Amino acid sequence: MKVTRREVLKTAAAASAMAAIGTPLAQMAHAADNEPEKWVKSVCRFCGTGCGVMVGIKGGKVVTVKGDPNNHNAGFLCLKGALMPPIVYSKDRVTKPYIRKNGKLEPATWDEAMSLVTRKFKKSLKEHGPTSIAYYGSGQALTEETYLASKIWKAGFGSNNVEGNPRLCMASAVGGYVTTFGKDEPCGSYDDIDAATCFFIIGSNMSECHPILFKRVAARKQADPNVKVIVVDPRKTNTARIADEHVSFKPGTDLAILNSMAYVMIQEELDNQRFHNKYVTFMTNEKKKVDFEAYMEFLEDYTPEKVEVLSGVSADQIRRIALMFAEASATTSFWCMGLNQRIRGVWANNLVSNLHLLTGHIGKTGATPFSLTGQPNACGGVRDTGGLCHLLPAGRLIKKPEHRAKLEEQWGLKPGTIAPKPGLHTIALWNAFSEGKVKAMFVLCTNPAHSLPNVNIYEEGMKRKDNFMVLSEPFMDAETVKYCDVLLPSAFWCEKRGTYGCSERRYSLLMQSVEPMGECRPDLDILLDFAKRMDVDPKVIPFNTVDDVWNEWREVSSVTPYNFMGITRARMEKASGILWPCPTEDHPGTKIRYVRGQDPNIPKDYKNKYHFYGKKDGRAVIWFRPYKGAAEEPDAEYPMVLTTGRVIDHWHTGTMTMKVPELRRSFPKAYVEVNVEDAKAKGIRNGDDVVLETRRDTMTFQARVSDVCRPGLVFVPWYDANLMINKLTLNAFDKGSKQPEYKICAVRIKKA
Ligand SMILES: Nc1nc2c(c(=O)[nH]1)N[C@H]1C(S)=C(S)[C@@H](COP(=O)(O)OP(=O)(O)OC[C@H]3O[C@@H](n4cnc5c(=O)[nH]c(N)nc54)[C@H](O)[C@@H]3O)O[C@H]1N2
Ligand SMILES: Nc1nc2c(c(=O)[nH]1)N[C@H]1C(S)=C(S)[C@@H](COP(=O)(O)OP(=O)(O)OC[C@H]3O[C@@H](n4cnc5c(=O)[nH]c(N)nc54)[C@H](O)[C@@H]3O)O[C@H]1N2
Ligand code: SF4
Ligand SMILES: [Mo]
Repeated sequence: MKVTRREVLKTAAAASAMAAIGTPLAQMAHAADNEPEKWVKSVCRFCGTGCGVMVGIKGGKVVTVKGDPNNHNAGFLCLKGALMPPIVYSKDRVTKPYIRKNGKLEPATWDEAMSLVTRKFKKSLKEHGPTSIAYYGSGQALTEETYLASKIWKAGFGSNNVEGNPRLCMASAVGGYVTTFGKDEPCGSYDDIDAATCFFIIGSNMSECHPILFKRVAARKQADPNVKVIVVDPRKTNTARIADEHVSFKPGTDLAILNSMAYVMIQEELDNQRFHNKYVTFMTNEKKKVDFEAYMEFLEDYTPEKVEVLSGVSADQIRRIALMFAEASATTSFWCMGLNQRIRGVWANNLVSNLHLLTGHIGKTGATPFSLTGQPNACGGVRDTGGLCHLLPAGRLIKKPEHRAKLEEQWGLKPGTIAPKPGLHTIALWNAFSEGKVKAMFVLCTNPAHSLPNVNIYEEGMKRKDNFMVLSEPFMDAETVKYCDVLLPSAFWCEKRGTYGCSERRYSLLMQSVEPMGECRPDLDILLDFAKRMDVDPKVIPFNTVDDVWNEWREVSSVTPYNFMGITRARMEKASGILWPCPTEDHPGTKIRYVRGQDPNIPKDYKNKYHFYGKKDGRAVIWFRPYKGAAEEPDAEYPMVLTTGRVIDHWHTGTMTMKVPELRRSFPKAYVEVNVEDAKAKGIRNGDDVVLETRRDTMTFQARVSDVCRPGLVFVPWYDANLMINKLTLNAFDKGSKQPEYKICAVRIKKA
């Protein structure tokens, strides 16, 4: 089939739009005027859906991409995924190292740059010890990169200051899964979508943030009109437009709504007694084991009538959605940042899982509590291989002596090498950098000067003269470049090899398609060079290639329920992704966890069908999590709520998607979404400038007046580097997960 670039873009644009309204779309084609010489198997650079792509190469350059028909996305891509090639060849690529001199970044050689980095880190280590240095990484780095960085720090330097943007993203999901099931990560797979008869989507705008998954949900609903969709979101998002029930509520009160649903389910005898008698522990917030009657008592505070007053959702609607969820033959829940980015993020995660455990909607195809991952490798690289300050690879914890000891044995380290105290979590880390307690920071594959909440205060730290920050970054116009002392040119996406693990525990290999530009190097090579220059024992870092790192990770995981042993490189080169656990080379991968016959961690002759082996007694937990409000509730001074989030065509801080003309044109500039009623009351018309003021800062945005936000709520997308809403957001965080509450703060607005 011959198609022009314009036609491709037309298909892609239609695809993007249709994904949002749920019409089946045609498979992406590639442009015939750039007919590739070969196709290389890879994964999309963007969201946690993790679509497989085929990269089209001609004359050593990437000319196009198309969806991988053999991966879960069955050949489909959204617009962002389809338009990646121009990003690779952007004029803003950093192609050589730079050192800041007299406030200006000056070109340098690799040796000069790396020598300076090494000197600074060695000095800090020597004078202030291992807690004075830190690695700040990313759920967009390759698995091997994160595993390596974490090992360099934890095993090589005795420093647990290993953090990254997943703290801003998935930490509450980790906390939720671990407290409920004893192990992190979803128990189902994307196949559940094709069998579910009810979708409970809460705090997720799937149609814009996981478009190809949403397309699958919409296709399911279209194929069977009996399939129900419930969307719980204070905004009437694109996702909500296919909902049978859109539940709009006062932001933050969804904890009460979830408890109220449980109340109704029990009242209506829709709980699955056989299941929860055998497989569930009821546990109070104070970690006391109690019985089902105590749970019923706890729920008395959440009758639909009481929750109606609190949340603004009618008691009738709460009853309707509780019945819809419980009575369906198979309910799948999806959630994302609307729940995670909250000071009660872990609790909110627990409360969704509660509903599944109460009704037994779990461990059957189509029935599962499924947390959507944001970044392409937040599950894979960071959660699985332990790239956070409290984690070790394969779900082990730093605070547990037996976990450290086992890993030290596997890594061949002297006992006691891994420091027993967790490092600083993201907000604490950047505060410590601002206070001069952390002296040297290695930032890789993330743009904290734009993405941290209440960012003004961290900027101060980044500017400190006695601090040192090295940044590995492919694009000159990323905000953090303004502050780094050394800038390293990193190879980008298709210029390197390694793995991404997406939302459904599927690991896919990104094969290198082209040579890195200019002097760019893959982050893995940069980290290996750094370890060597820092004199880390070569027995600790015995790697030459990215595949060496992968093979060590397989070994390390193999004695744990994560088990990647069967996911060999040879296999990955052929397959389009494999779901862990996968203990042997002939194991097909695991679609359903915690079920005998499905999950290889459960012996075939195990007495019961389910086994939540993450918990000592094999039972998952229904937690009593009370409703608690947001960190900063609206008041007389700041009477409205500000929430922030995403749009379909941009990725985060815009360093990549702003380089694609088609994407930039669709969303050139941040704006504020205002409800029609609020606009009327304040004399604001569509397109007017509106001043937003919080206790942190003040900024002006153009108004988009619509019915998307509920009255009293405004929304600003955070992609625009020229209008950084994070100057206004709040850095309060969840006590358990340490994830910040980007989704709620108090604001006042007026017409400019
Ligand atoms: N196009 C695009 N896709 C992306 C990304 C991107 O930058 N662009 N980023 C990826 C990443 S890293 C992530 S983490 C995901 C994020 O994916 P999502 O979480 O789906 O996206 P957000 O827009 O951050 O927030 C989702 C919704 O939370 C709602 N919300 C606000 N307050 C509350 C509340 O109190 N309760 C509930 N229930 N909901 C609330 C908002 O109205 C919003 O619609 O997207 C991934 N996919
Ligand atoms: N207001 C508000 N703020 C938020 C959120 C929100 O909902 N609201 N969401 C939070 C969430 S969920 C997340 S995940 C974070 C994300 O925040 P960030 O990670 O800071 O945002 P990105 O734009 O994804 O930054 C990735 C950076 O890595 C660069 N890069 C791309 N490829 C490579 C590579 O191969 N190597 C290297 N070294 N660099 C590369 C990109 O150019 C970019 O500068 O933001 C958080 N911030
Ligand atoms: S849905 Fe996500 S992974 Fe798939 S093409 Fe779009 S951005 Fe890429
Ligand atoms: Mo994220």
